[in-house]
Amino acid sequence: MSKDDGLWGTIRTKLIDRKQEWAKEGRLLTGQRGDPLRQRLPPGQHEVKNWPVLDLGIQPRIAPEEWSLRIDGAVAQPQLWNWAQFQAQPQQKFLSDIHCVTAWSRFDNRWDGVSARHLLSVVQPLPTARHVLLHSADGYTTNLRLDHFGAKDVVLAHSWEGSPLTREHGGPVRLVVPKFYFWKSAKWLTRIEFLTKDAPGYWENRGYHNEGNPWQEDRYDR
Ligand SMILES: Nc1nc2c(c(=O)[nH]1)N[C@H]1C(S)=C(S)[C@@H](COP(=O)(O)O)O[C@H]1N2
Ligand SMILES: [Mo]
Repeated sequence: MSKDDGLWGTIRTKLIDRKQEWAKEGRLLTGQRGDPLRQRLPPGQHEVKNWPVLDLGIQPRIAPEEWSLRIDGAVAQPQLWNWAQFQAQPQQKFLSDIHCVTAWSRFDNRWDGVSARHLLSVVQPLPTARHVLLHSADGYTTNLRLDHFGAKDVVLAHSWEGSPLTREHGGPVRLVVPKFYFWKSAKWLTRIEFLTKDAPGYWENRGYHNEGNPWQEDRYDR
C-alpha cells in the first residue's frame, strides 16, 4: 500500500494511524465476554441502522466483465472464475449481522452469492491446507483459518438487500464472514490463496487480533 501525496493521502494516513493507535491503547475493550445465544450485541458494540463505509481509502472501480477471482495455492483444482463462471455457481441467500471492530454492529443483512462451502467442494483443498489468505484489488489482505472460512454462513457476496453490492461496499464481489469482526470480510475480492501455514494480513500485521471473534472481544493482538 503506497502512501499518496496530497490531502486525501494525508487524511487516509491519519485514519490508518488512528486505527493502529487504537490497537496500541486497547481502545473499546470492556473485559466482558458475550454469549451469542443470550444477546444480540457483542460486548462494546452498539447498533447502527445505516451502513458505514470503512477501507484504506482506495475504492477500485471494477466492472463485472473485468472482474475475475483466482483460487489457488494448496488445492487440487485451482480455479480462475470470470463473472459468468462465478454466476454459474450455485447461488444462495444468507442473513447475518455485521460487527465492525470500530464498535458498530448492523443486524439482519441479506446477502446473495456463492457459499464458501461450495467453493471448497470445487477446489478441493489439499490435506495440508490449513489457512486462507484473501487478496483484494486495493492491495488489502486478511487471513482466516480454513475451518473458519468453511463455516456455513460464509459467502462470496455479489448482492446486499436484493441489489448489486455498490463499489464502496466492495462490489462486484466481497467476502462476508459473520462470526468475525468485519475486517475479515474482504471487499473487492480477487484472489483466495490456500496455505499450509498462517500468513497475517493488513490489519493483523498492524496490531489487530489474528482471529477477531467479537464475542470474545478479540479486537487486538495483546
Ligand atoms: N479490500 C478491502 N476490504 C476490506 C477493507 C479494506 O480496506 N479493503 N476494510 C475492512 C474493514 S476494516 C471493514 S470494517 C469492512 C468495512 O466494510 P464496509 O465498508 O462495506 O462497511 O471492510 C473490510 N474489508
Ligand atoms: Mo473495520
